[in-house]
Amino acid sequence: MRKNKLREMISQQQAIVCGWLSIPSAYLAEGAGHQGYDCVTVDLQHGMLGFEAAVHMLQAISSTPAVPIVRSPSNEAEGIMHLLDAGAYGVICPMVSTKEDAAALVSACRYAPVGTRSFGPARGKLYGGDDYFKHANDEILTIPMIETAEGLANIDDILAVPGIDMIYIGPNDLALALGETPGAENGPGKTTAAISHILERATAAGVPVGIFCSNATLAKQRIDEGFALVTPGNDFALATQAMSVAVAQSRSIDT
Ligand code: 3PY
Ligand code: MG
Repeated sequence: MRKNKLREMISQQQAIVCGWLSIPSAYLAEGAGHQGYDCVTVDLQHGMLGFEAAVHMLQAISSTPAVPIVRSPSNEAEGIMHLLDAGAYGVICPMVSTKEDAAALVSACRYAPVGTRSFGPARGKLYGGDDYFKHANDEILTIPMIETAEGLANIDDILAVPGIDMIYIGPNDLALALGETPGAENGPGKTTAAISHILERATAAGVPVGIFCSNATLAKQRIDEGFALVTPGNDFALATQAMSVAVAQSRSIDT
């Protein structure tokens, strides 16, 4: 089976830079995969796309050096298994709040005897190779998101669930859960303290941590703080920011 490059990067403590796609375009997914990202995530939770678009985008990413991963819409087993069958090499799952949630996620991502993933690897096998079934449990990354007050309170229990390869912080939902506003990810308040706490607990447990960042400057800061994976903004934000700069420069407005 094709190796999951992200596993090697984690073991060598190399920071992973992750692209994030919300626009249903295989063309853009292919372009993103050629920009130097280590992995590119197709976002089925908040992206403007569904399963069929995600399949085409995973195909496009597969033609590039980037590892294709997904954010699932939810922690629903059938949907997660379907995305793995479509060739995702990792699943970032939103709103994981308890050890039971985390165990259910691991189970959906692993074949028996470890888990309950149903057999039918489809595109996973085309991308991974004929021996996909034999090695899938060892290559696919299972990544619960910590972004609720309950998830924060239960962080040690979640980290102790066997099969968790990484956790991923959603700073905007975390801010909301803590009574702050989205965007408080690097401010003086509770969200920043919670992010530091999660990083500290996960590091103590030997679990790498990823985080969504609103921009590349913050992503660089997060790498320096010890995060294993950073997402420096999504496709829509990056594209529209570049457009507004182009318009402003065309009109010679200072940006
Ligand atoms: C959050 O910040 O809540 C996220 O889920 C980032 O995508
Ligand atoms: Mg979120």
